[in-house]
Amino acid sequence: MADWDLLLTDARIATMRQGAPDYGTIGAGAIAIAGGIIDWIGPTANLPDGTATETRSLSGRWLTPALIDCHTHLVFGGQRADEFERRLHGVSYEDIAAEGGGILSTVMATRAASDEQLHADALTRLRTLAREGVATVEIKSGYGLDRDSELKMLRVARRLGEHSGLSVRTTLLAAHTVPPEFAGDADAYMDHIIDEILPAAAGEGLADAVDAYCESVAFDATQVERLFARARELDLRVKLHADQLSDGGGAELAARFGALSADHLEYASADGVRALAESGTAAVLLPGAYLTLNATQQPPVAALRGSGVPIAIATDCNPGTSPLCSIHVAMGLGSRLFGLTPEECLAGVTREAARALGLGHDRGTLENGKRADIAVWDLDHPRELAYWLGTHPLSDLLIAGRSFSPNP
Ligand code: DI6
Ligand code: FE
Repeated sequence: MADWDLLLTDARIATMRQGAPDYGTIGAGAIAIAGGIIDWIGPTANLPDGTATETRSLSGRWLTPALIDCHTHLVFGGQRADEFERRLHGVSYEDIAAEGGGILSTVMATRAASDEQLHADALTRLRTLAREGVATVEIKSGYGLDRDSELKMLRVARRLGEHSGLSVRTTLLAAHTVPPEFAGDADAYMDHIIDEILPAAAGEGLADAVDAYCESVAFDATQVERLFARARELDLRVKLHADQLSDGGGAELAARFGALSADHLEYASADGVRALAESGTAAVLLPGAYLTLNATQQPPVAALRGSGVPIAIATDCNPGTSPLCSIHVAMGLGSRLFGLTPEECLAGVTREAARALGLGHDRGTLENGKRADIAVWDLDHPRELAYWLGTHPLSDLLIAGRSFSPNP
C-alpha cells in the first residue's frame, strides 16, 4: 500500500499534459505526493489504496502546474523611468543606446550596487512573482559586462535560488551589449567573453545556460556563433535574444546550435521558424517588451503554431524594455497583443516554459513522476488566468509538495 506525504482531493485539475485536449482536465481529481514528487494523479474514483500523512480537500478548486517565468533579468541595479519618459517624448530605444544610455546605464548602476542590495531588490521581485503562483524563474546576468560583475550577478541569482524557496535557473548573458572598456570593438569584447568570462562562470558552475543579444544595438550572428561554439565546448546549452528589432538571422542561428529557446522573434523569417521547428527549439514570446517599446511587428504566431514550435511566454522583467513583474499580465498581453488562446498562454508559462529551460522532464505539467509544483486557484476556470489583468486569484502554491509562503 502506498505511503504518501500529502493527498489532495476534490480538485479540478488542469494537467496541461502534452497532446491532451481541453487543458488536460481531470474533473474530480486527486494528487498523491511523496518526497516532493507526484506519485499518483487521476480521478478520485480511481485512487489506489494508500495512507497519507496529511489529506487536504480542495472543495473543487482548480489546480494547474505552478507557473514558470523562463526569461527574466530580475537582478539589476537602479531603474530607467527617465528613459521611459524620454521615449514617450519621441526618442527611440536605439538612439538612447547610441548615447551610452539604455543597457549601459543599468550596467553602471549594477556594477556600483553591493551584492546585498542586488539580492534584496531581486528577492522583492521574486516574491512578487511567487504571489502569482510562479515556482521557477530564469535569471540572466548581462548588466555587469566584466568578469567580476557578471560573476557577481550570477552568484546573487544562485543565492536567490538557495534562499528564496523558489527554483532559479541562471543564464550567462555577458553578450548583452559592448561595455565602455571595449567601445567600438565588439569582436574584442566577444573574445574577452569567450576567453575569460564564460570559462570563469562555467568553472564555478554559475551558469545553467548561455544567452546573447543578437541585434543591431549589440552583436551580430557571426559574433554570437563564436560564443555558442565555445559554450558547446563547455557543455552549456544556449538560448538567444533573436530577431526582436530586425531580422538578424537569430532564429536560424539558435536552431543551428540546438538552442533551448529563441526569444522575442518579432522579425523572424519563415526560414527561421522552419529551422526552430526542426531543431525543437522553443519560441519565447515577450509581450511586455513589445508593449513597452510600442512595437508594431508581431511575432509570427500563426507560423510558429502551424509548424509545431513550442510557444512559451515570459515577463522579460528588465529595467529598460519590459519593467513587468507579473506573469499574469504577460499571459493577458500574450492573448491580447499576439492572439494566443488562453490555453496557449497557460501552456506558455507551464509546459512550454519548462521546455524552454530544459526542464520539461521534471516540471511544467501535472503527471506521475514530476515535481509537485502546483498552483491552487480560486477561479471558475483556468482560462481566467489570461483573462483577468491585475487580480491575484492564487489560493496556494506548492513547491516540491510543500505550501510556499512568499511573505517573509
Ligand atoms: N531583453 C533584453 O535583454 C534587451 N531587450 C530585451 O527584451 C534589453 C534590456 C535593457 O534595455 O536593459
Ligand atoms: Fe531579455
